[in-house]
Amino acid sequence: MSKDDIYAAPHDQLGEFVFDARVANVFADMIQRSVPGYATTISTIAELASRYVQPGSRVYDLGSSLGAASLAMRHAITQPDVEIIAVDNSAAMVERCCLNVETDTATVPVKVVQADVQDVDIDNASLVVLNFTLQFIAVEERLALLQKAYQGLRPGGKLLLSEKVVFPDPYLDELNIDLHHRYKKAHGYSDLEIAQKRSALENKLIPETVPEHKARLQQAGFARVDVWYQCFNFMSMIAVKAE
Ligand code: GEK
Repeated sequence: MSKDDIYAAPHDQLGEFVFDARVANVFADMIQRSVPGYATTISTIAELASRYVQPGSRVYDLGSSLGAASLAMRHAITQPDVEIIAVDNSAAMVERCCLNVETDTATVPVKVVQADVQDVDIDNASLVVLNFTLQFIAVEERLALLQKAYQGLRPGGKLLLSEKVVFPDPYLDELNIDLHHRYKKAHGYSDLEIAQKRSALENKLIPETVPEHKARLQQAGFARVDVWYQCFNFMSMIAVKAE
């Protein structure tokens, strides 16, 4: 796995963060050292897929990056006639995701699509995964995407939403940001790397509060919504469409 040192040296001009070849090359290392609980979200996505994916249905991995969630689900699904659709709009991510799917040994079909998640049709789905992707969609467009996912899910279908979040209480917000920075330092990032990455993501990754995410999922139609995991300012929710 290539080590993420993209922000190790001082950058004169910090452009906005982009999912280009440089990021795709170090992404596996970057996300594990930056997102507390990432490995737990991936193993839980596999568990959900093994328990709840319906025979003859589709599973959508929206913002699939290198395909970590798709591959974990692929190994977990034993239900017949299931197809996984992995969608990402970064050419560099899609190229590496295709390689990862080709060299993987599991047999559940995975279709890798280079597209904006806002443009893909969602149909006959029993599980939709948004593992740290909604945060990159413009806030005013998030409801439409969740409504599309809801419409495309079968009755009883599940949606998993993982996000970086902010806290309504500014004191607790600062405290959790600090704990997250300490997590990154403990995983080998310097103060400079943490500060430069933070400013590159500033207008690109827009976090919201847990109550805002919950309310939007309910507004989209989901009957049951709650957090199943949280560590500092990273959380994951499950939303269930009524039977
Ligand atoms: C994982 N889920 O490893 N359309 C399609 N893809 C998009 C869009 C969009 N509008 N916006 C961003 N992306 C993965 C991790 S990473 C999370 C997801 C992170 C893609 C973007 O190219 C990137 O690959 C992914 O969403 C977000 O479980 O980097 O924090």
